[in-house]
Amino acid sequence: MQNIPHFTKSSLFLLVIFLAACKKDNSTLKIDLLIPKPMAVTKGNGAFDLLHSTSIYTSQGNKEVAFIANYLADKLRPATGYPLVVSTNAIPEDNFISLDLVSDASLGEEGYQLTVDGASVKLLANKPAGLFYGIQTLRQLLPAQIEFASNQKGIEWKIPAVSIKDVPTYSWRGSMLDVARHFFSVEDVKKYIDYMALYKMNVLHLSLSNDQGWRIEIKSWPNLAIHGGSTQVGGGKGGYYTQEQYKEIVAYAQKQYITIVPEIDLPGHINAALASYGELNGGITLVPEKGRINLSTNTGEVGGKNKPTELYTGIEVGFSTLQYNQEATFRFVNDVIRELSSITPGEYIHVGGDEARVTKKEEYIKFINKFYEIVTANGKKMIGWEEISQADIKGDIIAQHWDSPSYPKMAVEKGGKVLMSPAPKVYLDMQYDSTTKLGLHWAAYIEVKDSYDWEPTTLVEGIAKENIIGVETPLWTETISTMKEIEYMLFPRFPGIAEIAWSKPEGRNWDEYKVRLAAHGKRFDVMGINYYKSKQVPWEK
Ligand code: TNX
Repeated sequence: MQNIPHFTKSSLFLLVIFLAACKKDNSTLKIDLLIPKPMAVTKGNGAFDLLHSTSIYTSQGNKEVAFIANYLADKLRPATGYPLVVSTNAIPEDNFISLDLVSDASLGEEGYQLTVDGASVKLLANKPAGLFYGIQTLRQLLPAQIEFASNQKGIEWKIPAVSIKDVPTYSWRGSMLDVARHFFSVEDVKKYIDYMALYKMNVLHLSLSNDQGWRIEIKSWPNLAIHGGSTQVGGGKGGYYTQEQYKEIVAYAQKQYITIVPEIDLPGHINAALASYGELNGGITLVPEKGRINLSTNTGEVGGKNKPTELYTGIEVGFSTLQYNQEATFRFVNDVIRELSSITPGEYIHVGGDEARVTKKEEYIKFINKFYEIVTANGKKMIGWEEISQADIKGDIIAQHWDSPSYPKMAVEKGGKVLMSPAPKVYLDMQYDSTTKLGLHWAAYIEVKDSYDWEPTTLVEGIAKENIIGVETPLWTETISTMKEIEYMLFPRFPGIAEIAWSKPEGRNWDEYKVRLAAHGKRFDVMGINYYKSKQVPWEK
């Protein structure tokens, strides 16, 4: 090196430092950027190279595990262009990914153990769901370009060496999509499911009926979907899912370990049904025409009994109701819950129960108690919005907290469980700030930090970990009508809420999280997600 001029030597030195830093970026940093944050992480040395020759092994002879292995291959093939053969033959010594079930109670129903070294990636779980979540972690350990749908040249597909043991905190990590205020196609719902799966969410609550629309075919009451589904907020053409399409959504979700919880909102939010069948109209519902209706003058008979109401395309709430003693009421409720239960493999049916402002007080409790009987008779468990806590809550009932701290307390005192959906934190139809064009702000403006900086077990006094079944983030769609708009309201708040549901609260800290979230911006870009570029997040250039 004697003859090399000094400036060249120092540039060479800098280059070596620079390359070393780049290498570090590729192989170690990704571990620190995972969302949701895993339970326990031990970093190793070096990295696994995903190559043209890499293969994926499952030794189980278990169809479900083989299906998951193929799902992994399908995720990795487009961007890498590699064949990634899935097989059950003997494992080679070098360069493979294996997926196996082990009997390890400490991993529970959904946990996984992921071990990466220079030679292999080994994924173990107690149950198939755990393997599926391990794969979501694996995706995030690869460069963001892995999410491209087309072949990317010149990228080193390295997975940093690491050992991760990961188990979720809550068993219900949900999101609700309101397909009633605006209707969304089966394809849109599938995309929503894909977004949930990325962040290890496992319950999609579909809000299938409301004043503005009825979105599920009920064979014994066909006009619900045909007429009740024929419009939406703003007067557009609406739509509904046939039972076959609903089953298609259920099956698509199931393959990503997501359970569909269907909601039929009762006894309020029911105008679309009253407009479809006059026999359901007990004469209390007054469809608002222009502007707000005065609910205090709308609690008596307003006429129209036994006649269909007008379809409604505004965004008022709380003006419609079923009536307990109307002859058709329970024929309708029984038929709807029976048909819905028969096409829903999940355990739960959501009966709404919110904002029944014109339902007679003495009838409301009778209604909820009766819904419980009907849901139970159909072999399902009941969940409802927090107001149902006023009824006779049994141990297997879930009250979904959204607004008042007194209702979840009431539910717990009566032995029920609580699902946490506090509107000022996780209502994703709330605007980010006063400049957001979409959305509402009745509960709060919810910036990214606000949606992350809270903890379910300290939110409502008297509600502790053992009372909480999980966390669910609703997206109401009065102002949202396209997939791009859905994405804008979801991202980037969605991953943080998923983390609250999955990860341990110890050490949770916005300043640390915002760096991880910033790195995910690149993934959103690659996936073509239309997200809000919040100034609170130090997005990577
Ligand atoms: C309240 S949350 C509602 C919905 C609205 C939402 C709008 C709840 C149980 N009811 O009907 O769509 O606010 O943010």
